[in-house]
Amino acid sequence: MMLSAGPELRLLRFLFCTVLVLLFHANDAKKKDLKSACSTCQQITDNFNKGFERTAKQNFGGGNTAWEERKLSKYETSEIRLMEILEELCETSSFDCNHMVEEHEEHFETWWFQKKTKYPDLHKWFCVETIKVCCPKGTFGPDCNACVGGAERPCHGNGDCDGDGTRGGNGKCDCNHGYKGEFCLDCVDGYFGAVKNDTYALCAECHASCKTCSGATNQDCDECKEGWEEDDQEACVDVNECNKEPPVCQEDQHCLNSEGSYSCKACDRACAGCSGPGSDKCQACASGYQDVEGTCTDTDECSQSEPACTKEHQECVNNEGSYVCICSGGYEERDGECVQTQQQETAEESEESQTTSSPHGEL
Ligand SMILES: [Ca+2]
Ligand SMILES: [Ca+2]
Repeated sequence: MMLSAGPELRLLRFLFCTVLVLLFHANDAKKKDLKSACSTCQQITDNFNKGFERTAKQNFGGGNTAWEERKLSKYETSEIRLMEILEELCETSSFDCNHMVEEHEEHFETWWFQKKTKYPDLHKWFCVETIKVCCPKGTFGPDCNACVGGAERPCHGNGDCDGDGTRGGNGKCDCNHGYKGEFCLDCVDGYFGAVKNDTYALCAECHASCKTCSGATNQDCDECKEGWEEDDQEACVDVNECNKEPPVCQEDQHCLNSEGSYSCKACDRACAGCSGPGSDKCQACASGYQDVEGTCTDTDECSQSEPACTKEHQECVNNEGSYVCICSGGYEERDGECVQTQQQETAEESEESQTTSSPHGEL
């Protein structure tokens, strides 16, 4: 019997494992869904309240006949009004919302006709107490336990309680910026406790110069931040990195000090080393430049007594920081020499060569 059941047994075992895995995943997903189920429910009850307001001034529709007037008071509590509100609870595309409304439609009817007066807060009655997807504010999890720091002021007002107001989460605190610790009563580095007792803490930012501090000024630092140093009065002041030896910047840069830092900027191209921006702050002039009344200025190599371009039929063209030697009009470069442009070319070719050899072709 057992042997013949081999394949079926294997199949059964496989199915069993599959179901286990699926259950495990489903359980995991369910935990995450607990928060979103509450927010879906919250959205539904918010929309219910909006619908309630929207329909407040309506009646059964049609003209204002005496009959309608008599019925007006009944519309307020009518099934028609409830249906009109329920229709608008969810976006058509929101599966979770529509599913929740359909699943619990009878609860809305119960509340509308029987509980509304006694339990006017629909969210509390529906989401928290009836379908149990939410918890009262300041509580979390399946049993709506108090958040860390208490339900009154979760995380002592300095953070968010995980799962607050839902059936999910773990009730732990995600502290606001500046706060740390399980209860969000401690200050992170760079902040100090301006006010602190067992249930209340106010952390304020330290002065920009402090790594840690006990007060707001640069004299209250426990430790200076990088880029700052203690002066004679034990206050943290900016380090002027630009006065340091050896220099913090490279030779072709100048240094710019700033509060808590510094930067290195490239020298002007006319400079070989500089003390600031511009060609008048050079320590020496770069090659191709000369000092003219304290400013490094381009040397016009072409107008010097020694000719810069020495080959035959060459002319000199000055440019910023240098110069070039080019062949004069009617000449072209061949193997480093300027040779006469050949005249035996056809009309088209010579036209071409004229356009390519410009601008000095016109000289
Ligand atoms: Ca500095
Ligand atoms: Ca030049």
